[in-house]
Amino acid sequence: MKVLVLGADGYLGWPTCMYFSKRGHDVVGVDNYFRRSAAMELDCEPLIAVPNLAQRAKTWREMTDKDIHIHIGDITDYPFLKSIFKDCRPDVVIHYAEQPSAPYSMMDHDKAAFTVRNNLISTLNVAYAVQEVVPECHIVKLGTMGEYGTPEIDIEEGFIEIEHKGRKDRFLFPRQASSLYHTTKIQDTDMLWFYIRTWGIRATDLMQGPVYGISTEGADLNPSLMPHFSYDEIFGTVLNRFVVQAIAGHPLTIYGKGDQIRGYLNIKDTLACVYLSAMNPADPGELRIFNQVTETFSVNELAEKVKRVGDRLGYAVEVRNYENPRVEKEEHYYNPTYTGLLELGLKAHYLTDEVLVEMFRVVERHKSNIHDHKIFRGIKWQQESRKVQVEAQVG
Ligand code: USQ
Repeated sequence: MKVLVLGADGYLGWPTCMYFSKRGHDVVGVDNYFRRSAAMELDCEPLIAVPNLAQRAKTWREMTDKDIHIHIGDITDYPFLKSIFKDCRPDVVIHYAEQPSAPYSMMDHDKAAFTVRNNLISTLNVAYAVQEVVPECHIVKLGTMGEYGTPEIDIEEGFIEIEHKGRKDRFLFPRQASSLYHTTKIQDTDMLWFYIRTWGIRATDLMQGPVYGISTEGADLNPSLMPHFSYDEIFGTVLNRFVVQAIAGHPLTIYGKGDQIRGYLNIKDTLACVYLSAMNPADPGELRIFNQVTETFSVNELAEKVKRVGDRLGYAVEVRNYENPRVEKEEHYYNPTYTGLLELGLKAHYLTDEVLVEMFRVVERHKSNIHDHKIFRGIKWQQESRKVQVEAQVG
């Protein structure tokens, strides 16, 4: 297959390029280095400084004799994206090229506007490029479980049948996000669904939970092929952060009561899920949605696991409840369905102590790169006075 990976420099993008390339597919990667420039601007570089995409593609070639073709540019620039589509004529486009951080989207007006512009225009451009250049191309887009929020009812995989006043219809499952970033993901799902109904193009939308892990296929060949692993408050996901915090001797930063439950998955499973989706495409005119998680945990459960493993490895891990900088429910019902990808053949890597030990061992090797001041800065969703009012309203 010809595979176009948009957002090829990110935590998931580069490992995805290697995963498809290793299996004999022809891979083209595109990125505008947003993550690198944001990390410099906000002083939150990832744990391991990885070389740029051209250099990583060169190393990959030396290690495997396989090519990954790189283009640097911004896919919100439609002529640029369309020229890539014309040149590559992909069978599948994997769209990761979104601003992925909830805290970033809540920092100020400029970052909120950037998130809206980037995430919506990039998705619009992907839909247009597919329709105008390769209408058969399968779009695999990364959605997020955060689109559904934390409703009082079971979460279905994307759609729900509703009976109302004696009549029935099938709708996108109700969504209510708890950050502007997550809200843009709702909006881009809606946009894609509109174009699928209107143009008959096809897509798989993967509603992914927070990802953890640092070891991926390919990265074992050479340290410069490691993923962009973030541990800071803006771009780091919670479990990756906790492992780094344990090693740095920083208290684990549980936000609020810590009973927030989410669906999690190992980065190795992200790659397998995207691959399975690409190999088993949606039908023309279909929006297929999978909930891409393998197990659910509360933040407290993650902290207990990291403390248990960290203590065993000789770190005296401290756990602390911080005032929650976010506006989110801290105690709630959570029961998502996630069977679709298992039915497609996913063999999940669950969060065992061995998996955590492996993460500790890799992060330990880069311990000297951990900077304490990047770990917690308390980016707030809401000004203090307003937060009290909102809490009273949402309960
Ligand atoms: N949390 C803590 N302490 C921390 C960091 C986070 O208690 O130091 C809590 C958060 O309050 C939240 C949960 O852990 O309740 C998950 O937070 P996160 O930062 O790991 O994940 P989130 O902001 O939701 O976003 C991440 C990715 C995003 C993806 C999303 C999937 O950055 O791109 O879409 O996970 S989901 O959460 O299912 O929407």
